[in-house]
Amino acid sequence: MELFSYFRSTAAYRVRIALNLKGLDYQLSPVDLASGEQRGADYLALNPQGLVPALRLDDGQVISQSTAIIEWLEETCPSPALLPRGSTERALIRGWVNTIACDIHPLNNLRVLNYLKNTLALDEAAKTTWYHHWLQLGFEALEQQLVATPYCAGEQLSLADVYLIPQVFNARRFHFDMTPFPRIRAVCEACQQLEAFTRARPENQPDAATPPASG
Ligand SMILES: N[C@@H](CCC(=O)N[C@@H](CS)C(=O)NCC(=O)O)C(=O)O
Repeated sequence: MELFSYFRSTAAYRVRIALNLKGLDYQLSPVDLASGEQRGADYLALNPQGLVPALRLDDGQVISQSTAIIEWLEETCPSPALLPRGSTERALIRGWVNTIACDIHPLNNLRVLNYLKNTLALDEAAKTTWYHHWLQLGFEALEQQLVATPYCAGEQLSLADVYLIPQVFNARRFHFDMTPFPRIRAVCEACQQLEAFTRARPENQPDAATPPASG
């Protein structure tokens, strides 16, 4: 398998964690978002949406969208399970996942921030206020919902942890104050003890030396 990734991409970071937790080997192919490689013809031929991540399977098929990739991993490599057995428990975790994947992350994507800056002429401070606003709303809700003993859903790691840790990384990068979120911080500390999470960290990626871009 080949993962098209960018070291600071929150969505690619999720997939790296999931691949590591499942113990799967993959080749990592960096796509340089800072220089716009995601909009080049070669990458658009793989993923017409021009976003990372994308996962090229051994048979050549390419899956786009981190949630589609992670669900595919969960279905094809069910152990260790990242969702519990019960339908209600699964739905609770998917709800937390969607808070991050649907209601926080899309609003801080590079192309969205670039639109705010280049088309709507917002300055850096206004852009940061925008991002912090959506983070605040999402994290406030999660802080009330997460079990955090020690992981999002309790003792068993789940997809919620896979999605939360990259979003917190990104929040900290944009100087968002995490002090009011002790449960979220506790989950992060617990996950960072695990090799699957540390190996997936942005600074541990081969493309970590390239100039920064958001994501
Ligand atoms: N919903 C998509 C979001 C993917 C996405 O937004 N990727 C960002 C990096 S985190 C990206 O490739 N941005 C490039 C751009 O905005 O030009 C997913 O979960 O895979």
